[in-house]
Order: sequence, then structure tokens, then C-alpha cells
Amino acid sequence: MTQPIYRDTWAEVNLDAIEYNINQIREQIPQHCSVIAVVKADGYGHGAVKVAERALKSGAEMLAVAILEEALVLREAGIDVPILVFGRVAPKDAAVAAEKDITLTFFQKEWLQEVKQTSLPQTLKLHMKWDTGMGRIGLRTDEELKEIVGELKDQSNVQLTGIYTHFATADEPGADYFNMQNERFDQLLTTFEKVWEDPVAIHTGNSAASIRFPEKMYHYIRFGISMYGMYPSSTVKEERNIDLQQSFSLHSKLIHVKQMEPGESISYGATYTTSDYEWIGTIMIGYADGWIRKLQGMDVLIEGKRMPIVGRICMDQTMIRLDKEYPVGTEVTLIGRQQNDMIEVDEIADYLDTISYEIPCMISSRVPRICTGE
Ligand code: PMH
Repeated sequence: MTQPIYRDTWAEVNLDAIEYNINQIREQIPQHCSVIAVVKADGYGHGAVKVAERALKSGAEMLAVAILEEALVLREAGIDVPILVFGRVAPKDAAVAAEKDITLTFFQKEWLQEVKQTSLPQTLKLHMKWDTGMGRIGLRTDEELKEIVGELKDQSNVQLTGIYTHFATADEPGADYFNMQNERFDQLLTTFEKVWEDPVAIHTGNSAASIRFPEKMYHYIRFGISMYGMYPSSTVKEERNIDLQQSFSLHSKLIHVKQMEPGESISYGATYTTSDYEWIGTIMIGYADGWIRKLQGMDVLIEGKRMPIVGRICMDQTMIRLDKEYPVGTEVTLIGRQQNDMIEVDEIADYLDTISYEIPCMISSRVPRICTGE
């Protein structure tokens, strides 16, 4: 059952955009290549279950998350497709994954040895992670690979179903580092194929790699940021290889409107002082919602027009300088389209000197996500 919503601030998640973006990438990648919808971090802040369901309806065949808890949420929602956990799950928790048929990532032979000692309710599916240049997790050398494969062959309660790597620079201009990672991957793959005969699923590319180098993709792509309609970087955006629709938008309503005299100040620290008679509106969103204090000065949209946030952003409330009087209840868009103007996630990210990925993730769970296009 969905919780009742009492507050006048909400995020909208357009599920039609998710479908559109998946269709866009499916047109570009080779026919034999399928989509893993990456829905970690509660679907990059959009809501994992709803996004996952729509992604699967749109042709994605598998889901990926970062931690076991996120996979369990999807299973509890009745989703029964393969789910891959990217992060390391402790060997003692492998039984939980096996019971729910959740695929785990591994890259350490000690991890396999420990899992061997645990009793699993059914065969545990595994994807092996190779570190070809991300420097985060994964085995790195032919020697490690041979050792781990030896360990795998000796183990009956697990089944290797996939191998993968992750690119560090696929979204950046130039392809030298990307090519180097591909070469390392091919080298490891050659070694692997000499010691392993059963078929496994291979996946290397994230959004940037699949958009920029579709011909280099194997059986799956791991489609994250661009499924949500954002470009992995300005480089990818400017190359215009794909058209995307932003799924996320953020809205509120004026809860108070007043005219202030010249020389009056607004909010903590009195950092903003009116220079004339000014109409000031208040909305119920603040840093506890993830609308952080650094967003002071950023614009919002009202009736399609831009108006600035003035004074410090409080924990739960924010003030806006209006161009005229508006009725209480007027809609304010902080991210998204109003009439002919749009505040893209990218614009907020630029203002904060960060990347688009961070923005929907930082909007806290206190802000309800309302799906459209269901
Ligand atoms: N595969 C792995 C292993 C990932 O960690 C990520 C995203 C993706 C695929 C999807 O990438 P995309 O969103 O660029 O398509 N991981 C992260 C991360 O750890 N920090 O930012 C994005």
C-alpha cells in the first residue's frame, strides 16, 4: 500500500522516459546484446522497484544493484528476473543470496574458499569481476585468474554465470585508456577461455561505453545513468549519438507569499536584503530534503519563468524572489520543464560543480517519488 502524501513537495519520475531511453540504446547496440538495468541506490534516486518493472517491460533482461539489501527489495516486490549485486557481499551472507536466487560478484579466491565452507540452500550464481583499469574491485592478473578458476572448479555449490569489467574513462574525450582496458580484458579473456569451457555471459560497458562504442559490447550492457535520461558527461552529451529524455523532475508549491519593504532581510544570517519592494515566496523544501544550502542563488521555474532562491536554504524551507504576487499553491519547479523552459539535472549539477548522477541521489527519501506514465 502506498503511503498518503501530505506535503507539497514531490519528485516526479516519468516511466515513459525510462522506456524511451531503453528503446534508444537498444537501437544502437548489436542485436545479440541485451540490457542490464542498473537500479542501485534506489534506482539512482528515482525509485528502484518502479523503474525496474518498467525497464523489464521495455526489454531489459536483468537488473543490477550495489548491495544485497537492494536486491532483496526487488525480490520482495515480486521481481523474479536475474539480479546481479556489484559489490562484495560477505561470504556469511551468501546463503541469503542463494536462497533468493541473487547473483553475486566475486574476485577473491579467499572469498570462494569461505563460501565453500558455508551451507547454501541452492546453487549460488556468480559473476567474476576483472579490474582492467578502474582500480576499484576485481582480479587483475592471469595468475589470479588461473588460481580463482582452479578454486571454482573445485566447488559444487556455486555456478559461474558471468564475467565483467568496468570502464573508468568511457565518458571522456579520447579512447586511449578505454582501449587499454579493452585490451587487458581481451588478454584475460584469452587466458580464461583456455581454462574454462562452459558458456558465461560477458558484459563490460556502462552507459557511456554503450553509447560511444556500441560495437565493442558483448552479451549485455549495464545501463545506468542514461536509462534515467541523463548523459554520462558533457562529452557524451555534445557528441549527440543518442537522444535521451530526463525522467526525474522536482516540484513544490508556494506555501506563503508576502511583499517585503526595501532593506528587509531573509533567512538565517540575513544574507539577502531586499533592494526594493519585493514579492517573496516560501516553499517547503530544504537541506534535509537534499536541497542543499549551496543551491542558494539557483533559479526555480514559476509559470515558465526563472526566479532565484534568495537567502539561506533552511532545513525544510526555501525562499524565492518572485517577479509579482502569486497565489499560495502556485507550482514551483526546481528541476524539470515548465512551459518553454527547463531546468535540467545537468544545470543543477553544474551549479554545484558535480555530476548529474549525484542530484537525484541526493534528494532524500523524505521527498515522495510519484511515477507518471504507469
Ligand atoms: N556497472 C557498474 C559496475 C557500475 O558501478 C555502474 C555505475 C554502472 C555499471 C552503470 O554506469 P552508468 O550509470 O554510467 O551507466 N556506477 C557508478 C558509481 O560507482 N559511481 O557512479 C556511477
